[in-house]
Amino acid sequence: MKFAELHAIYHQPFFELLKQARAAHEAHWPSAEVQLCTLLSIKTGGCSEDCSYCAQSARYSTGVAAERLMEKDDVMEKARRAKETGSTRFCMGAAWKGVRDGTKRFDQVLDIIRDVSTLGMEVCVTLGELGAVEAQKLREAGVTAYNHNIDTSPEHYEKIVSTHTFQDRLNTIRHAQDAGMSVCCGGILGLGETTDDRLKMLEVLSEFNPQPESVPINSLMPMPGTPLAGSAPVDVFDLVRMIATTRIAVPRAKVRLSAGRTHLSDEAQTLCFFAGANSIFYGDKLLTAGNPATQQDLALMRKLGLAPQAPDPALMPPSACAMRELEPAVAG
Ligand code: SAM
Ligand code: DTB
Ligand code: SF4
Repeated sequence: MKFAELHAIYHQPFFELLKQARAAHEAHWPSAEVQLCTLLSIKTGGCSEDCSYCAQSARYSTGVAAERLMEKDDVMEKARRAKETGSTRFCMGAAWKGVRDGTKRFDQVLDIIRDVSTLGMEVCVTLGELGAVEAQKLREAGVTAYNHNIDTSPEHYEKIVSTHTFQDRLNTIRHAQDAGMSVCCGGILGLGETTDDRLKMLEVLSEFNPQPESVPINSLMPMPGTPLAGSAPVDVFDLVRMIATTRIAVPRAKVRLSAGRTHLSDEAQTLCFFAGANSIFYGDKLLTAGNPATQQDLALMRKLGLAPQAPDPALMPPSACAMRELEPAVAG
């Protein structure tokens, strides 16, 4: 969808926008389901990149220590726990510029993915830059979705990151799609961008072919020590407008209400769900930052009559299909 159309949609009166978004949501999704995804940072901190929002960049003194890649047994324990608490998607993140075929650490990651993909959850990874070969190997190991955000507009990107380009991000997304992986791609609100920047980001996302399978909408969590530590909070109505416009522009995608939920009231989150958000990160930690407690999320879902979404069979790795349980572990 082109910028001019997105602009017109976004700037409608609030209730008109919500009505249009709700119609798009109901046309493509069960109206009372939310996908629960658990995040795990399998390699934290010490990253070579200078993304100015990120606590894991080695360039800033953020108090996040550089750690080694987690052992497979420890990852498996966390993944089993995520499944027990009701998550249907397990997302593993690594603070790397990227991964390269033939390295020990890439082999270790492939080994971890192979085992996690037997558990019956959708498997998502976010490991930075990929080439065609790496993408193919990740796909074969059982990755169902690759997360790589474009984060903001092409114009604003270079004000936020200098160690790689917007085009580098697009190249990785192309490699993931060419290898047959679904792409999870979204951005962050609150990086000093304008509303037009947000809509230009959405123009790029919605013009992907195929469109992303999921779109995380993060609100900046200002991390102490980063250049963006003092940023102003994102206005809730702007967040809801952005979610609604995303739902309309990318109707088949899961729209994930991502980082920043700790700063949102139950009422604000409810508006986000009404506007088309149908996925959250579930569990009290994101990568390094906090997230609402699981009991708090379950209580809100119960109040709203929302049930956890079952994993999408089309996204399940072949190794897991045979043993997949049809019912998610948590009842609403
Ligand atoms: N290194 C990989 C990369 O850059 O793609 C994967 C990890 S990176 C932490 C994944 C995403 O987390 C970023 O693209 C960004 O959208 C989000 N993120 C990181 N720090 C954040 C923050 N402080 N607030 C909100 N979102 C953040
Ligand atoms: C995404 O879009 N948001 C997640 C996930 N993809 C990897 C990460 C949010 C990170 C929030 C800051 C932190 O925990 O350090
Ligand atoms: Fe590194 Fe990713 Fe953080 Fe950028 S966002 S500093 S690439 S971990």
